[in-house]
Amino acid sequence: AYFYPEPSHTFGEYLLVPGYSSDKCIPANVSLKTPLVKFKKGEEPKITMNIPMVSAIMQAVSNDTMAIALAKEGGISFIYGSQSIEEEAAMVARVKNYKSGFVTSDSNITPETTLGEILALLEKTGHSTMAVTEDGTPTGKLLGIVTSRDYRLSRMSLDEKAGSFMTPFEKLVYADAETTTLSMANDIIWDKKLNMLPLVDKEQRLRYMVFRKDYTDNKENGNELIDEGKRYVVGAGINTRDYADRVPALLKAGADVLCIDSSEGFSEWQRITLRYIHEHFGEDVKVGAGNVVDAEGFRFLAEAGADFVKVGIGGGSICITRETKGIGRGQATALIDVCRERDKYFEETGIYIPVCSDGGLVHDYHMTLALAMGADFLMLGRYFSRFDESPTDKVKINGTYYKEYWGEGSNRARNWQRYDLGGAKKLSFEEGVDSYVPYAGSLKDNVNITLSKVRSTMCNCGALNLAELRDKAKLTLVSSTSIVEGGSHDVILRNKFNSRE
Ligand code: MZP
Repeated sequence: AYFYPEPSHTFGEYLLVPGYSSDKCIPANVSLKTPLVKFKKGEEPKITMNIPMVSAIMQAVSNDTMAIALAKEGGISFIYGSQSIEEEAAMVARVKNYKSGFVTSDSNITPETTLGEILALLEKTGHSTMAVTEDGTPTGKLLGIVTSRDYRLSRMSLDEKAGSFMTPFEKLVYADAETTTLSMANDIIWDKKLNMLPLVDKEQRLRYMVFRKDYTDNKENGNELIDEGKRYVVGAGINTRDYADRVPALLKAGADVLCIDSSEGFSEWQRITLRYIHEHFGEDVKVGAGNVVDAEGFRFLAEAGADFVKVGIGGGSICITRETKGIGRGQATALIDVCRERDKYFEETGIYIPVCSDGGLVHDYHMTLALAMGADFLMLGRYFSRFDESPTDKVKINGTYYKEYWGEGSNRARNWQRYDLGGAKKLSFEEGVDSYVPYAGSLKDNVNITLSKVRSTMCNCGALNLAELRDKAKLTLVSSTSIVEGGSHDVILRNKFNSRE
C-alpha cells in the first residue's frame, strides 16, 4: 500500500495571511470572471462565468428556477440528471427559452378569464411572469401579476405535498386552474390576506400564482418584466449509462455544457463516456468530468478529454461516503494536489483545464480559500438549497423555517447512476442523507453578500482577479487552539445575556 506522508486537511484548517494591498485594491475593482471549460494558451475559453459559482447536480438544488436565478447573477446551474431524459431536457429548454415577463393589456384577459387560460398564454409567449394592467403600461391600473412555476409531484401525492407545505400560507387552498377565474383567485387571496395561491393544472403540476395588491410598489419590477432577447447559459448532468440517448436530447434542448455526475470519476466508464460524446457530437460539446481527489485522477480525466475536472469525494454536507466506504480525502488537500497537477499539465501541453472544487464549502470564507488554493470555480449544494429558488419545500419546525435537502445517494434520490460501478442498476446502499437546512431567503441577496466577502478578502491579499489571488495568496494551516481564537471568545454575547434577564 502507498501511505501519504501528510494527513489530508480541509478548509476549516486554513487561513489566508494578508498581503500588501495598493490603493487600487478596492472591492469595486475586483473581477471574479473565470473560465468554465478548457482552452489553449493564448486563446479565450468558449464559456466563462462572471462569478465562480455553480449549483450542484442535485434534485434538491438545480432545477430551471435555480438555473435562471443563478444565471442572472453570473453563475451556472447544472440541471440534475437523476430524472427522465425528457424531464431534464424540458428543464434545460425552459431555461433557454426563459423570458422573464411582460406587461400586457391583452383585451382577451378579463376578470372572468380562467387561470388555466392565463397559464396557457404564458406558455405560448415563453414568459414566466405577466402583469396585466388596464392600459398595458407598467404604471397602469393592475388587474393581476401572474407567475408560473413548475413543481414535480412525482414522489409525493398531492395530499402528502399539502401536509409538508408549511409555507406562510394561513391555510392551504388548492384551486383548479380550469375553473378558477382571475377574479375568484383575487378574492381568495385578498380576502384571506394571502399573497399566493397554490394551483394545480391539468398535468398535475403545481403552479404558483402570485398576485400583488399594490402594484405601485413594484413599478420597477414592472419595468424589469420587459428585459427580452437574453438567453441564459445552463449546464446539465449526465451519467455513464444512458449518454447515447441523454446527450443528444440535452443538446437539442440547448444545454451549453454537460458534466458527468459521479461520486468517483477515476474510472474507465468516464473515459468511454467522454470519448463517445466527443466522437459523436464533436469537440465543441463541452463535458466536465469527475470527481477525483488526486493528481493521478486529474491526469487520467485530462487525457480522456475532460473540459473541466471536478474535485471532491466524501466532503459534501449530505455525504456519508467516507463513513460507509472509507474512501475520500480532505477537500483542501485534494484540491491543492489536483490544482498543482492542472498547472503542470498546462506547462507541458499549453492546455488549461479548469478545476471545480465540489462540496464541503461551509462558510463564505471557505470559498475564498478554495479559490486561493487554485479552484477556478466552486460547486455548491447545501449553500443553494437554502434559498427560495431551490426546488424543495420550505417547512416550519418549532417556529423556524427550513428547506429540505437530500443527497443524490440517499434513498430519497436513488441516483444509482452516480454510484454505478457497472453492476445491477440499483442503489445497493445509501451514501447520502435526507436533511433540513435553515431557510435563508433569496439567492440574489445571499450571493451578493457572499461575494462581497470574497472580494474584500481578495483585496486583503492584494488580488484584483482570481489568477492574482492564486498567485499572491499566502495560506497557513492553523492549530486547533488558534481556531478557538478565531471566533468570539471570553466574552458573554449581549443577546445571550439579555435573553437570560
Ligand atoms: P455540499 O455543497 O452540500 O457540501 O456538497 C454538494 C456535493 O455533494 C454535490 O455537488 C455532490 O458532489 C455531492 N453529493 C451529492 N449527493 C451526495 C450523496 O448523497 C453527495 N452522498 O455526496
